[in-house]
Amino acid sequence: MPISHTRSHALQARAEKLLPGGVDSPVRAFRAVGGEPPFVARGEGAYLWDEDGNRYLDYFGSWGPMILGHAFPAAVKAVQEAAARSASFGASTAAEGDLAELVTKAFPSVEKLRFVSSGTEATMSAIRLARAYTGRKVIIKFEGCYHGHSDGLLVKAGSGVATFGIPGSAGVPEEIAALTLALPFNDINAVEEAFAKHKHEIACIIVEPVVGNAGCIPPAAGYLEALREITNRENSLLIFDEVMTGFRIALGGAQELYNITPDLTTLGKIIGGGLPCAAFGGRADIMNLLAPLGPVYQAGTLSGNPLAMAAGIATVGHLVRHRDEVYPLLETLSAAVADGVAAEAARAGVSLTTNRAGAMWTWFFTSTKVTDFATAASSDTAAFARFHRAMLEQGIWLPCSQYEAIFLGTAHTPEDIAATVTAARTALSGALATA
Ligand code: KE4
Repeated sequence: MPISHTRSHALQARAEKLLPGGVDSPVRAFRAVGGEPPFVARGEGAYLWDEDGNRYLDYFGSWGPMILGHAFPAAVKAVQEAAARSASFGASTAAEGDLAELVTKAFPSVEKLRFVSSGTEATMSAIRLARAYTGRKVIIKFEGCYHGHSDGLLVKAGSGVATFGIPGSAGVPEEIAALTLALPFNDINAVEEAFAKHKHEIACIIVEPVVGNAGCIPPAAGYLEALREITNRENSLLIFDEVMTGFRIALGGAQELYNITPDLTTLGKIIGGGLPCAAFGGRADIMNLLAPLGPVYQAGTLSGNPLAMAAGIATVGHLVRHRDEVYPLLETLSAAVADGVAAEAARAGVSLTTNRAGAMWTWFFTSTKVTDFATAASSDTAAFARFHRAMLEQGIWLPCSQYEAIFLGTAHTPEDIAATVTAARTALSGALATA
């Protein structure tokens, strides 16, 4: 039965009068895949329902947080009970320590941490700390990695490798972009070249240890180890941005999976169970530079918010207690759907490269091996858009961009996986097969 979007269409028209593009975050506007986004009315388990009553199997999970499914009962109950005690105090609560204990149990490299309200705040604060600790100004990031929208991180690669960055957004001053080196991911020579060219100037490397924001790109063998060795040798700090990978690809994120100890870690998404919560943390000697102990100022009205703490404790607490069941289940389900759809693409003669790390993956519409942003950009984004639309019309809601990672959670079932592979068989035949 054709899907009606009458109410979503009307809501989109109103939203566009009030919110730029009708959205509060650009990716939600469906500009990369075309068409109008359905307006979500509610979520439960692995499913979303839109305002016209259409049901969708959810493969973006609020861009990562909903690893236990929507309306996870223990989280709902905890937030309801916290709300009844008031939503915010601007004063210390026991819940902050409760969640911090859970986080440091999952991330042994995090000796101390501070909660903030978004991943952007977490990475911005971690970089300020790194600059204060080292007394240096220059930072290294990698092309295709996204660390939130603070000025110094909205930077594109300069003209040559290891040349200073250029603004990646209007409103970012060149002077600020010039303090960021944007290098190709998975290219350790580029990192060596940058340190040789900017000796004693580089405060830190910030990296998504498994890239999720160019689509999913795992590190090459030895790459993260080399970043750790170089930053140790050069007295720079290594910051793992695990906002996406934390609690997802393993309970302890990429640093557990690849056995690397960063100096600082940023976390978000799952840590708050879907409420506004993120954190930055790491070595105590670095974290103790933060006010009120030290000279690095950082603050937030709603940092450690009681409702976010309640949702985080329910979510992270469940993951810690049930890690031995949760992560093998996520691996089994993710492998089944990622490989199942790849097999359907091969049968249909559609070029597809699949990159996966646990319960985050990407089907790149290219025959090229995807190891960095340049190879990710070889994807046929028009083919991805057709695939996305064909899946959405069958009630399968994938992330609305070729350059976003796909996620599933513990509420997805083998029957959901089978339905997804069947829908992909239909979506990949016909128009797509000639792509
Ligand atoms: P937020 O400021 O959006 O909470 O977090 C920024 C951030 C930092 N680091 C990583 C690795 C991230 O993936 C993100 C945010 N991720 C995007 C999706 N890829 C958020 C979705 C959106 O922008 O609407």
